[in-house]
Amino acid sequence: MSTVPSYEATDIQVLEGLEAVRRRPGMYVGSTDVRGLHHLVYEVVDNSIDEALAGVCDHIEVTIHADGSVSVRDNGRGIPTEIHPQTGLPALQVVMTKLHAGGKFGSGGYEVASGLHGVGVSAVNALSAWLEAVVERDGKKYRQKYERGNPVSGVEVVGKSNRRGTTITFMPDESIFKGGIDYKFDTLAQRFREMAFLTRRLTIAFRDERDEREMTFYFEGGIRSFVRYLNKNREVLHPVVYVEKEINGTLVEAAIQYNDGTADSVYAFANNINTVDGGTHLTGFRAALTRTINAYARKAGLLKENEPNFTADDTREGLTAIISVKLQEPQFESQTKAKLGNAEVKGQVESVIGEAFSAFLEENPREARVIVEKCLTSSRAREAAKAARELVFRKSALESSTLPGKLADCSERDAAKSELYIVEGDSAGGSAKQGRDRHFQAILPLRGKILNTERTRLDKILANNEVKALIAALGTGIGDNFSLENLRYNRVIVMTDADVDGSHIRTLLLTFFFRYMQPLIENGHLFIAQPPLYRIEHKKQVHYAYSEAEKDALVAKLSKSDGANVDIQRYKGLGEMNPEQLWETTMDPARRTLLQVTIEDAAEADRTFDMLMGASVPPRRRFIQTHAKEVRNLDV
Ligand code: 0RA
Repeated sequence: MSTVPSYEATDIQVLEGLEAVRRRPGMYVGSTDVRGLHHLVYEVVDNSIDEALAGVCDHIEVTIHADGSVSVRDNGRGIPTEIHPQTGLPALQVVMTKLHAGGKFGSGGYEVASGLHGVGVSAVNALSAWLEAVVERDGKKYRQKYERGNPVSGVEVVGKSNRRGTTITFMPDESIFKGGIDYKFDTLAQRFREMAFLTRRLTIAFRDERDEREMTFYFEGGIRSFVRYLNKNREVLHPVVYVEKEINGTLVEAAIQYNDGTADSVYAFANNINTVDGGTHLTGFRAALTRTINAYARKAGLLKENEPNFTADDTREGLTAIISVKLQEPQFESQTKAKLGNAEVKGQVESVIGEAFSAFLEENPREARVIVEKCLTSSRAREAAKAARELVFRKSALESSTLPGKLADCSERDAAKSELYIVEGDSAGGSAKQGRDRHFQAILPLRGKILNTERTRLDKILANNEVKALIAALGTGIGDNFSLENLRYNRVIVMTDADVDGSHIRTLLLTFFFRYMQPLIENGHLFIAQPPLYRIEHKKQVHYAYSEAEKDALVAKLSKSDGANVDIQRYKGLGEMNPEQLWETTMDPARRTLLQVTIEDAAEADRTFDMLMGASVPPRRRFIQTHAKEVRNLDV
């Protein structure tokens, strides 16, 4: 086998360059933990993606080998192997050993620096115990090997080949990645899926030889497919709106689709980097959408003259979109370098998306109307919530002494000694009123049915009479006007049935407290009552069990003691208990158990809330079914 110009002179500068990477790896790949380790793979794959963006590559294969090394193989042009005039070295060697050399000499099109730091494969080489680059082009197969970034062979011709492309195989250096070399299949797969969505018709075949798992990503529709994927469990309001256009050197691409939910799932990318902190492209997109929807709604008479324009927030609910821009010199800002800063991009994106979305609305009046109506709903909900809040604030200011009629207050005036039971349902409320110690225990019955409707939004809940009564009873006001000094009860106790509806209402109340009365939770005032699940009677003696296990143990013990009958009654709701039973099992401070609600519990409820109330029906059913057995726990 022949050898093409072998490396001879060791270029001092080149070596110094890569030494810098080994000395401060964090500067080049972010960190030396698992994130940095995965970044090595992304860096190599990004180079292959650049070939795909240049239109000369449509297939990338990534393989994790059993020994932990990784191969990235593409069918691009292949890294050039001829002598690079400035250095007198084979171009392959320059690309692999010179920092920033990248793949960017003399290329046009959208071969943009997409790696996070744009340092190219040489940084990966520097941080690898060994690396092997194989290039296939001009009918030949070339190979060069490196150790810790240094060439340990020349660029050798090792065979013939009738294909084109580059294969980089590397073993991360364990003396740098001290946490060990353990690639996570799911982390990599997630990233490759995203890359494939962003590069239409590119195949990324991913194989893990450690356990023979494999996944191949290919999306005919690119970011259109991405949006369909994000909306796959939702009812959509129209087909995906798609635009791709170059404007002043920036390639702008967007896919947009509303669904019937309330969540906002908009992801923005710049040069294939997920800009989680947004930036000028996202700002331009939001401006375009709001402007075009307002203009259309006015023109079509869907927004009346006396009605205000939609705000950007009004146009966000149920919106799923991908914005992807590609530009020659991206400027990234923010701590995480995940915010696009190029000022000119805002106007470019706004113009491209504005034009396309406006055309879509004009050409599809039926769908346009549905979108506008959705914005109207959002806008009215926001207005109603605001009005309700203001009303509540005004009320609590003006009529702070006016307590709700349904509140059975206690006689104690000292808040430190008082407690409030919030009770689900009128019948349980009746029992609680009779069973309580009226000296220090107040009862506020809430009619569960009203709250327990699907798709109830918190906005509506604030306007709800039951919740207004609750706010008035507590005396604190809500949100920014919340004042703990005015709290009328030291303990606020939520008492609901130990069934699915009870857990639903508990979630709602916890979410309400979490969003509007957080200090109440933080200062330890919020509790959950623990009613028993079973009443067990044995020889005229009554016992209560608060869990299945407790019941089983009790029944076993009582049955063994003698042959007398053991009568087991399962409580389906609080309403089944008479006032005395409710007092002795759940309300008597000497015998009851209360669970104190922590801010973590409430935050968890808050996350659950949207799923329970907002999402489409099937996930909600699934959720309630899977959790139905655990309703006695706080993980509602
Ligand atoms: C330098 C120049 C050219 C391509 C590349 C590097 C290149 C780098 C990598 C890294 C992984 N796969 C790659 N594929 C290509 C342009 C080559 C030409 O114009 O022929």
